Amino acid sequence: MSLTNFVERWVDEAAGLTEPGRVTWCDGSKAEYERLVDQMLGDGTLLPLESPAYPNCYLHRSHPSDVARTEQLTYICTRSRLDAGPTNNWMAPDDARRRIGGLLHGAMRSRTMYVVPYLMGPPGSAMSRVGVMVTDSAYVVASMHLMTRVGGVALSHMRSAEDFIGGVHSLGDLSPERRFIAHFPEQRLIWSVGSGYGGNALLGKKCHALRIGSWQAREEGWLAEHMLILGLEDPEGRVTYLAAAMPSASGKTNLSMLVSKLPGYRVWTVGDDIAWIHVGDDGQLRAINPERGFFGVAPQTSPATNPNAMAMVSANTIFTNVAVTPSGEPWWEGIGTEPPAGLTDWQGRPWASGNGPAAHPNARFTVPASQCPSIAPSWEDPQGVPISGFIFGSRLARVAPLVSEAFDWNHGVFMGSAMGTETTAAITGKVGVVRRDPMAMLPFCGYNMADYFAHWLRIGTRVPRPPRIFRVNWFRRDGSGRFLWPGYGDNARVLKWIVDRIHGKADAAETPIGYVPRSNDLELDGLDIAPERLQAALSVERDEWIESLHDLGEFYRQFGSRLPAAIQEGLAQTARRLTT
Ligand code: OXD
Ligand code: MN
Repeated sequence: MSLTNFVERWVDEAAGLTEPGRVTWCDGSKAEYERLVDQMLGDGTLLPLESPAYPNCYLHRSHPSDVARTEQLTYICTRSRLDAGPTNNWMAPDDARRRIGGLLHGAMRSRTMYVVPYLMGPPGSAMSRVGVMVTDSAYVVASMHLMTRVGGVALSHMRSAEDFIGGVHSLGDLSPERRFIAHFPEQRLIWSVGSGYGGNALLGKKCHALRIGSWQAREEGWLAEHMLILGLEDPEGRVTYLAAAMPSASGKTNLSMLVSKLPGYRVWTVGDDIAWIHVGDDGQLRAINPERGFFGVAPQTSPATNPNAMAMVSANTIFTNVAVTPSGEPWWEGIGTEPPAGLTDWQGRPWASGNGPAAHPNARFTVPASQCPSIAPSWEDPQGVPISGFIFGSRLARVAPLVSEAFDWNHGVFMGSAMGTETTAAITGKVGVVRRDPMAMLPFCGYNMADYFAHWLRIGTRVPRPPRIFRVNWFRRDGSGRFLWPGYGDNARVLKWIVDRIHGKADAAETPIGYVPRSNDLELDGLDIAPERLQAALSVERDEWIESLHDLGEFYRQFGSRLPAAIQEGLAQTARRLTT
């Protein structure tokens, strides 16, 4: 059977389940995108942004109960519960087929089923992978156009007849009671029903590139990570590439597009959310960005915090759940201007101060990556970019210093596995609660996290000179709740220290938790910060660390004997170093 016949048979099965009124195969063309937009403008799914400053930009208002990822409704459906592990919701595949299949059965009656073949990764790359999703949402199709490479290009990258991840998505009735995002890694299948929200519905992103991707990566010997990829160019013109994991809505997009406050340094953007990383033939880790666009958080994005993002979203962008000014421009909290009179909020109501935020805190922009002024010339290199350092970034008011470096690969994997972070509006639930989020993958690892740590440890043995591993925390606060470190463009100072460490050019103090720069190890020229505040940002407080290790021990206990010895040993060694 030909490759396409196999895909066609799979699509027929999906249609047999969902019973659509009609089926449309998508080709990814500009004309197709324009047709979808016209159709959505006609039925109100999209609203035009009338301002001439925002050509081809549109607003989508989602259902008010469908505005963020719903981790509590997200399942890994493996035969063995242990393979999903204690940090994932698990459902037996047969139960999932019954319960969720029941919701998908007939869900597309009198609707159009769009068939979207998509490629994750640059064309021509051996690291790219194929997905085929069906959906009854035109907004999802248009967003897939912006976020992935849709059409024949996808099918031509299949390595064999079964070499694709299948995804069935239906809006269902949008009720949270009938919403499920289910992953069947053993069948390379995703089922999503009841949500149109990006992280739940654009199946190429979290579902394929991370949850199923991480499973596939372990089988095939590579890494699928919740990481941005950037290149830091130094004054000599050398570009050093780093991949950084940070929890959702914690500044990955800003960091990946950073405009440096350090003269002579420049950041190039390769990706802002996901990295697929392979061991190259030369024993060097090489990374691609599997996505083709950015699905970024709008609030707090401004000409001061991310000028590149502001420039890139001024054309060909779909905004979701932002507010709109009377002159037809998008507006959100932290955009850098006062809310104008006559503002319409994210639900289409006239906004007045005291009414809560005008834009939803998880309002988003969806935009082609090529529009980013800092996009790296290498961003679609089929060979990927060489990774010299990993960064794990948490969002913590206390404990973790501005930056630290692991003693070696295994210590770095321990450091990533130990990450705790405050929750944000990117997921439904309470904001600001500290939870363990190893390597920022808690919601995205498609298998047992203990096996994931083991996989990371194994990758280190396959690379003769593994990248250095760092941890950063821009979010440490003083006693009155103010951030200690200015962040944004000044984070280039931290990147410079990291890159200088990699190239053997910067000093540090050895502490129980790793190497930490002293104040004068950082480039401080032009930085306006009181010495004691910088000292506080860099300090390692033994008591706070010892307390945090208790909680970490609890977290690890749930993995039982599956937890790799090197991780347990990392904990024991850190405790020893802190107490001697
Ligand atoms: C995202 C997320 O949308 O992490 O990238 O939630
Ligand atoms: Mn993300």
